Amino acid sequence: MASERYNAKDVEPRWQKLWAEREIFNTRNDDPRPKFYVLEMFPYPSGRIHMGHVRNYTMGDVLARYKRARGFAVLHPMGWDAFGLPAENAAMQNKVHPREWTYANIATMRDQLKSMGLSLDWSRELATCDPSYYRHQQKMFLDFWKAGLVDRKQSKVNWDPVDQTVLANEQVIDGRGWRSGAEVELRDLTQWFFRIAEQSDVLLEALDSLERWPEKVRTMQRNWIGKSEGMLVRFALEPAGAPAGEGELTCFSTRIDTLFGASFMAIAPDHPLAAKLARDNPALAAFIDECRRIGTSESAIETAEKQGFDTGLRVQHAVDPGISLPVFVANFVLMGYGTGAIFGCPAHDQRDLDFALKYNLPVRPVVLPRGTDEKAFAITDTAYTGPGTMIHSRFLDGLDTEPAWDMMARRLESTTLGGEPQGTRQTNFRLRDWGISRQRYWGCPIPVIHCDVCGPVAVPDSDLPVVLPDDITFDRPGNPLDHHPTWKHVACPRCAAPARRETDTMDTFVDSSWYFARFTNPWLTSAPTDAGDVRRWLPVDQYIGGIEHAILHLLYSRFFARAMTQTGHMDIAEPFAGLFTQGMVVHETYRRSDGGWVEPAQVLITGDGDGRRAHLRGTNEAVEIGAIEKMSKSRKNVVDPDDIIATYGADTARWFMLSDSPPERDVIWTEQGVEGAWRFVQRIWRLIGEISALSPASEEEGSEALALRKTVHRSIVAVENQIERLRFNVAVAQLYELTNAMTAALASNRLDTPPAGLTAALREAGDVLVRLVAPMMPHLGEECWRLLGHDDIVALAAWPLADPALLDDDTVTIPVQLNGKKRTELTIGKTADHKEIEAAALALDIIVQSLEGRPVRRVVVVPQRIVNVVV
Ligand code: ANZ
Ligand code: ZN
Repeated sequence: MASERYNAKDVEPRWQKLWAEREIFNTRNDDPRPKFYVLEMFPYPSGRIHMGHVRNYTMGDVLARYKRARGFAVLHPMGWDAFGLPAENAAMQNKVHPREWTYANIATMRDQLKSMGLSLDWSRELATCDPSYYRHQQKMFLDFWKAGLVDRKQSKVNWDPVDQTVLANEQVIDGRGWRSGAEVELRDLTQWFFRIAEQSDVLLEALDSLERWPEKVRTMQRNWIGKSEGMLVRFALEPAGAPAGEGELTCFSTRIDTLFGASFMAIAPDHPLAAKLARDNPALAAFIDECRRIGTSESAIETAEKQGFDTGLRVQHAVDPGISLPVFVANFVLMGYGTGAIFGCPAHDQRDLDFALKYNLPVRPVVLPRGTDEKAFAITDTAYTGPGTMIHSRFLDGLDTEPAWDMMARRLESTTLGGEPQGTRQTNFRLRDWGISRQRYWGCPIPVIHCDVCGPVAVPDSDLPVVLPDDITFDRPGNPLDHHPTWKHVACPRCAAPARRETDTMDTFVDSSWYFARFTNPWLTSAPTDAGDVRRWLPVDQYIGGIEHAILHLLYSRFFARAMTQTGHMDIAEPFAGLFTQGMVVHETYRRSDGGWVEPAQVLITGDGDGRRAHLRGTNEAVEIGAIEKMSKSRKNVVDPDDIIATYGADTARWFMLSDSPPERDVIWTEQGVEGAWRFVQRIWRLIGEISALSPASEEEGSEALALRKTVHRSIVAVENQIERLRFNVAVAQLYELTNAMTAALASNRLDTPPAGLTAALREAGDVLVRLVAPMMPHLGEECWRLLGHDDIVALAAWPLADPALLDDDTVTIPVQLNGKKRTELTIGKTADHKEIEAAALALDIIVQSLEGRPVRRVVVVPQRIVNVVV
């Protein structure tokens, strides 16, 4: 009998130790049961875990524990995305070696994760910065190279002239280096690329098959790949001023229907024609230099003010040689897309309009929005980009934009310039090849040796891995690998002449593009993966992570799966069958009168509603309560998982994370919320304690006992359905209802003449409740399981089976809304009338809590359908 309070602090480490000693979460590759692979995006070892990790890993853990109980062989591994810039920054700022910094952080964070009670297979732990991992990455790089999936070409980088280093886009702030503050220059560097662009169509098409991915993510990927169907249109250059050999200009356009609205041509600052013209035009050369300062990031280019330079050249309109258009060099035209040249149609493209207004170019509308009067239609400062009826466009006039497009296409295909068609259809993709070269130390070395005679040569298999040297310094600008005294000097593997190692390392996105495959057999030394093991475990059945990785990480992993399949390291195209992106953890912000942010831990909140006030703990200084925002160090609105676990226990933190909002939405972390979760832990403990003391007599099952049993068995089905759909908050709500029903039954059972058979029903309910709660609060689950007299481990116990005889349903489950927003569900008899439904809905815990005492204005009931409580 448990009379004392449940003490998570004592209980939790005890169970963690026992799980670890018995290795019960270690998964064997030869486990014959059906497989289920749950994976949460592995963390970067930045120092300490944050609440976002707690939320992410709790969700994955609930699913892993649940699937284990359902009889699956569950693979649930953890590792570290351990290469990257912060380790080098720490090295420069704190004089600590990146390796030491990284492994110290891993040690801290591993302990923190263990204190959360996650059911992870730690025997498969890996760190991407470990040679035992990256040697295989080097091998795959070479295999990809052999298979034609790797390219070496020039590309632009952000160059910091003071620090003498290449900067990542995020290190360029307002056109300046983040450390030196120097103006960043664009430089051409020869770099290594994975040839992902040629897979654009494949990667796009396959998105349709990913039915268990959020539509939002698929849309983001579609947009990133950016398929556009357009035309290459050739314009004749007028001879005046044109450099020798330059007779035409080709542009890529998706809107050839607007060709009669063209009022200028623009080419990229890096366009070969611009370069030729700049040779004897110093003003143009200066302008081109100016453009380079914006850096390489597309967003920087997009937001920069539109700038142009009139070259003095002119072209003839592609359809009517009588129309002559000026040619500008413009900063918003990118060399890497299409042909690096456009025709500008200001009326129907915003960038073109901004540009035209600045340089006084004509704005000629050629598309009239449907239902608009032509006389009343004018473009001022907003371009019209929608469809409509063609005007001022000669043979297109009166047509809709779509048929006009086709007619213009056929026209351009059938007219010629210099004997060739004036226009050809072309599909373009926005997706570029993936440049993986980074001029940094803390990354996976690219296993290549440069020889003056042989060119770039692969490091022979027997010399892998190319290991990072330990003795490096950060006291000089530039890449430490580059100025290491000996590391790069080696003999050419082919001709033995003195040669140089590649000193660039790989983009860290490479590391995270295949770790999920390595987890299937991280012990293998002879190869990156074992064919049988990847076939056994992949695809990942449920991948869970933040929306911030919706594009690049997932796209690169999808590319890698294909490239690994092509080179014999995998045999699956889509690595993640199911994807879930969880919301953020947000918290109120607090500020002192001087504007300084204050941590929640230092704030004391009193009162509620309008009377809610915040003060600094210890003093009486009033603190302003600010907006609820994503937890961030800069706002100081962070709560440390360690503090929460020390105060309330991991189970409480896990429960609160799951309970409060739908998992894809943001969850607001509040003190009251955590306290509520903590009280629920205590309540379950007392409830199970009382039940464990009951000794059931063998007697008939009365109606009340039967009713309880029905509730229990329906809860089993409800909770399992909700967990399968990752709707943890709804599962939690079900468990609250079940607990209420059990508490009420216990009260009846205390009567002088308790209902027949209720004791037995309560014992059964206890056994079920504990198993339903255990995936979410695993320590409490184990402790209660023991209390009920079981001597096995609940983490290994089978999921309870619902008895179909108790389910056949005279009940329905309907959504319950509060002010039109769904809050929970209500299970009630099919014949219940309005009044009964209303009363039952208003008695639901979640509704009572959410009402916070506010009066109910109205309850809308549609029997068997929905309840909406309006306040
Ligand atoms: C004329 C035009 C008229 C255009 C109009 C748009 C609207 P997506 O859909 O992204 O493929 N464009 C082409 N190459 C470019 C480059 N290198 N840098 C900047 N812009 C470029 O966009 C294709 C459109 O983007 C093309 O269609 C071209 O402008 C522009 F009312 O041609 B359009
Ligand atoms: Zn050689």
